Amino acid sequence: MSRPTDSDGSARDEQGGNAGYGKKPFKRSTSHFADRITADGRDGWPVEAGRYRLVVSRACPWASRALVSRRLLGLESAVSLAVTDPIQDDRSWRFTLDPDDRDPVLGIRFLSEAYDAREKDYPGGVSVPAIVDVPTGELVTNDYQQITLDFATEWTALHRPGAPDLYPERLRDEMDEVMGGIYRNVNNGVYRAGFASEQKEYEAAYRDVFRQLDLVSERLSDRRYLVGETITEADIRLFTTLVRFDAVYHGHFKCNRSKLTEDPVLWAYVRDLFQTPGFGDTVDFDHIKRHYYQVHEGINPTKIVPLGPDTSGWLAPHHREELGGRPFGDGTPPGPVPAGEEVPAAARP
Ligand SMILES: N[C@@H](CCC(=O)N[C@@H](CS)C(=O)NCC(=O)O)C(=O)O
Repeated sequence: MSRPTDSDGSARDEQGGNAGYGKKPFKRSTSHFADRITADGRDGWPVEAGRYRLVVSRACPWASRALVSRRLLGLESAVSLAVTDPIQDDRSWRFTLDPDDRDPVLGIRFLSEAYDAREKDYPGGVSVPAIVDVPTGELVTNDYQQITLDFATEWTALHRPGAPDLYPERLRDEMDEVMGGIYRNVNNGVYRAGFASEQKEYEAAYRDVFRQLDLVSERLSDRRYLVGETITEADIRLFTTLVRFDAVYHGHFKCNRSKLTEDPVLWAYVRDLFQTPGFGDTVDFDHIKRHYYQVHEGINPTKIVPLGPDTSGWLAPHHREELGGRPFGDGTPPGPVPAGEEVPAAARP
């Protein structure tokens, strides 16, 4: 069955791709499956090691939040990982990077099969991140806003020793406020600019993006992390947009007032995170560029993928440690990337 990826429904809202750019402004779809995996299992999905599989595209900023938080919290052995091909076809996300084009654990070729196992003939768009129940093959949740918060607060029994508290209770009000502005104007703002179908809509989004980035840059000029003294969920959410900024949002999405590398504060901040174990080791610049430039045909009909930007600067010293702050507080950084999950050298700086 053909999925409504680029031609209609919620996925069109996300992709803009071949949609023909109707006059409706870009609107992000809301998550359809919002069950939660919790310590007490109140939605029927209890936290359990080895039971669930996280399905991501390394191209996707929303899925990348889950990739980073799983690494920082040391949930890799508790929640296994499936990585999709960065290019969807008309059946959406597919497991063509795996032998026989099939996810070796779920035994399926398309993520849509897990959606259909949960709700037969599910008519909506298929999105990542998704968490699938391995024993039944059913999708549990694709609620990208909640997945990482639950990793941080519900999966604590399975966190590694030394895992950071990514959503500390005493900082939640401040974090929610900071993350709200960043979501509206940065995480989603770049999409509003990129998928705008009218000049005015694009210009408003462009202004929102840079107004918020200027505020964030000011905030980060004398503090190492967004909220508190340590890395939190707020940093993860900003990171996943910033790390894509020069590679895809600046050109492809026309957010081109300035590059990230031209803002000394934000460029140093994002390099600091990139060089922190658990962040940069999840990033695949090849998947990112191929996905955006080849899938959104409406924006880039030739599907040519740019060779730049030069990524060698990502590993340059950032000097942010001079601002103080302790990345993991009283905890420790995560260990090495598990075997089989490494990003290929060609896709790294
Ligand atoms: N719109 C998604 C949020 C996550 C998202 O937008 N993921 C994108 C990839 S970055 C996706 O899978 N879009 C559907 C598609 O590409 O077919 C949701 O409602 O949960």
